[in-house]
Amino acid sequence: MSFVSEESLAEHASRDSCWIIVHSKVYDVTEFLDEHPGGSKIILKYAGKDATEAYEPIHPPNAIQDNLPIEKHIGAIDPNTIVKVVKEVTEEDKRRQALMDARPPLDEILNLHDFEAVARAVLPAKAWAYYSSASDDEITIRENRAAFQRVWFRPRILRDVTSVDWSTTILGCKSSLPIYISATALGKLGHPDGELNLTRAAAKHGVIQMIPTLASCSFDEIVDAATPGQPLFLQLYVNRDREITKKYVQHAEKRGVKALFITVDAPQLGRREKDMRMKFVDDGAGAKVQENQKDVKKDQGVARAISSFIDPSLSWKDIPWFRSITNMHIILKGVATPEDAILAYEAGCQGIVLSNHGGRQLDTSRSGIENLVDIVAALKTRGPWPNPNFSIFVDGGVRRASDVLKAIALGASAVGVGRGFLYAFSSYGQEGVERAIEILRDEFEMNMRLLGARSINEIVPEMVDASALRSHAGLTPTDNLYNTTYQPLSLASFKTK
Ligand code: PPY
Repeated sequence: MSFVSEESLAEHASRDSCWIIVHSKVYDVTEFLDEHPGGSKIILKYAGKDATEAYEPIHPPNAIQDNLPIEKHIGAIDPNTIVKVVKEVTEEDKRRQALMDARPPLDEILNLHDFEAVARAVLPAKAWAYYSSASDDEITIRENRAAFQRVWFRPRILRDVTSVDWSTTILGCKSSLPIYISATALGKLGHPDGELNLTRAAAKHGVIQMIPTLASCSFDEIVDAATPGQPLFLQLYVNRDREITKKYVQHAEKRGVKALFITVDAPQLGRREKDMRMKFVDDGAGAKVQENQKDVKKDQGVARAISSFIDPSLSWKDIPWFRSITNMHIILKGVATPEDAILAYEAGCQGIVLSNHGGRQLDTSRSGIENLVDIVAALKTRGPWPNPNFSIFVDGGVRRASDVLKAIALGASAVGVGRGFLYAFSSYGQEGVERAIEILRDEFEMNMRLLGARSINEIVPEMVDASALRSHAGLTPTDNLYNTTYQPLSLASFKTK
């Protein structure tokens, strides 16, 4: 690869010929400008300049390298000569920085909702919109919380609970909590260290992290940041090009990843209106969209902009292929019915995640905790239960150890927490994640004592009353903390002059 001079870059700094620098390499993106899902305007801002800072949080690390034809790879640049785009500090940036400086001290953060409230205040609007958004009317994201409140405890007494132990084993890996860190994409939108905040905190506290396919940090960066032997899982979006997926999966296995969580609830990405609306407001692409209404790509928000590689043709027929390319445990993430749970079991998977993707996919789908009851009942008809070779996980709306205990009582092996940890590092970095883990630990200790369970094995179905779970019309007490942090959807706004 040849070196590119600053002069050549200056000559290719317009719509007619647009070169940009990403990770010290120069790319000709002229023909890609109108294809860019995020609109051409944002790229043109970096014409002839270093776009790495803007590129990094939004794109999978090798997206440009892998997707732009090789003849558009112009050359390398001496990092010292790069013309950085001077980032303009806006009034909004200043306002957010002031809030960042005035954050509550970490020891005053008492629960996972607190992190959410701080993240909402300090995150750039686009990041908050992407992370917090859910699909359509956002019914399911709220139901995920509400459903836990329809399960009531039946505590046992006088059991000598001097010592209680909430550690467990998840897919053969030791975990200090019956919780794993679920995959959430684009961590650098929230914090410059992105997913590494999770990796480091997980190492320190014996928690398992699920690496997202669409992490901001590269897969290898994350694995390199882990301590030797630190258990890691991998969340997989299956690429239309199965060779890419095969390479990725086999590389993960070689690097010691223990389990593969294949996302099965996102053949197309849900419409997340908070995220989509942000696109209109923020970088001026709104005007373009209105000029060219047919070009749907341009109004799709952060998530849809980068989702086109996901293969909607993925089917049950692919499961044997996955089995043939890896010895990792195979878990299907996004199962919602007993019918599919049984199919997963019969297909030889090692488990399922009862998930609705944090309410971001099919709106008004039921919560994982509600589905758990039917799915456990169905699996019991197929053999002895619990089955050491088939695990059920639940995610969605988990904010308290009590939520986790309810899921375990109803048959889950462990529970995934995504946004809870995402908001923790978005607001306080690695320390935030550590604090979140400590809070949960504290909650486990108290709740297990009060429930009369000294170990995870002692958390049994009789400890919960789930009879109201199916009733979607029943009265649920108001969840004030959640309601305060929950941001209502907004309607289309009129143009202001
Ligand atoms: C999500 O946003 O829900 C994801 O699962 C991650 C993602 C991000 C961007 C494109 C596709 C999926």
